[in-house]
Amino acid sequence: MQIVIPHKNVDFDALASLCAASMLYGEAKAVLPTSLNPNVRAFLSLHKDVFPFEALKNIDLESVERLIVVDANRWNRLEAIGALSKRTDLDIHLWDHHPDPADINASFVRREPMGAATTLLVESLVEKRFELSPIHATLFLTGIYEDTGHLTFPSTTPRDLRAAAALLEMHADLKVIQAILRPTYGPRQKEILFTLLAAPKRIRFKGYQLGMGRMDIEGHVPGLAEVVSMYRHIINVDAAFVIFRDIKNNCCMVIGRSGADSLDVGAVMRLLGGGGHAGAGSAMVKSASPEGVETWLMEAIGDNRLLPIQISDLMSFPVESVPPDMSMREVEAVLDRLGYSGVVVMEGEKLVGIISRRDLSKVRDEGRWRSPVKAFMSRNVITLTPRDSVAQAMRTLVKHDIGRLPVVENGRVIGIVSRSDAMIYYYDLIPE
Ligand SMILES: [Mn+2]
Repeated sequence: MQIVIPHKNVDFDALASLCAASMLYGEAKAVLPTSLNPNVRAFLSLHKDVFPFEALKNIDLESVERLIVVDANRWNRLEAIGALSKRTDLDIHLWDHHPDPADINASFVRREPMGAATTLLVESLVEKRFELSPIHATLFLTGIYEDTGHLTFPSTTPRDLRAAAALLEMHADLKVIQAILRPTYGPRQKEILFTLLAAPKRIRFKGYQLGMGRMDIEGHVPGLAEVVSMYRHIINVDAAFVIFRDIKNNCCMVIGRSGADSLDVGAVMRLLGGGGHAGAGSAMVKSASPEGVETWLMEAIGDNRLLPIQISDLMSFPVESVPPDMSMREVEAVLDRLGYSGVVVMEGEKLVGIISRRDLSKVRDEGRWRSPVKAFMSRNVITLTPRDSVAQAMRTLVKHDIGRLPVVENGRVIGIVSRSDAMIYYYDLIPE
């Protein structure tokens, strides 16, 4: 017998992968774990008859000859089939997209960093010219959309979009997908969100704005990830982490959400024994106090291995400057020569102002062109330190609508970050 199995706490990528693999392998039985995400459970209660899934308890594990694992690569992510991990005669096939180190040894491996595991399987189905019903196409596209945040997470690849396009051509229903993926947000979730918002904890740490939260819950509450995501958006921080202490099960569930260009939440959660992607992750910590978990979490966030690119990596230097007595005419010539849109004004080693092309446009008559730059420069110079994060620099540029930020250390200007430096970082361009 052949069986396909996805990770437990089945999400739509896992469910779609399970279904796609059972089509691809023909003979294989699709084994549905008992722990399902709430939206998957709701979907299945409507579509029970369409998908012939088997429960693990109806499978005779002894007679399994081939195990096909989808959307997972570690034994502890699978439901209660530990016995199979000890078999040496078992043929294992693995289809996965997670970056975590694997501990399942398979004879056939299709493991690629992809937005969704479903993409890998859909590619195979398309290649083998399978005809998909609109219901199947809809489920598969739901899987891809959920794991890629509707094709917006940084983990999304061109291949995810190609697979999505193929599924849309096979009449996947976007209206149905929207309804399926609508987050679980009811009175209970609202109460949790409002409790968190009543005392939002914002901290500055390693150049990040972090939102932290702690709360007690009783037993499993669905939709917490969505609540944390809303919390992050509302209090407007780079990343938000909430520790939910489950009093009933004596454990802490840590859920993190981060803006795409800042902290890698998945990497932080892996240090806590959990996992996830750059923008979203979680970890379950058993029998620990929320205080202890928070300390551990801060250590993980502060882990030097996770340090993102800093201002000192991004800034330009040496910094060109003009003296305060230079005439506006000469300043214009300097800007033309350098091809800059602004330059700092220094008196010796001291930063006294900043002048931009925008200020030049205010100069009307010839007399004023002969005036010194100090009459026109802005004296209120907003600066960065080399240890600031790029996210912070971006925020400052946008907030003050300015083109450049000098980087100051011990009173000396050691570099400058311009809007174009920030754009280079934002779009992952290679600086020349
Ligand atoms: Mn997945």
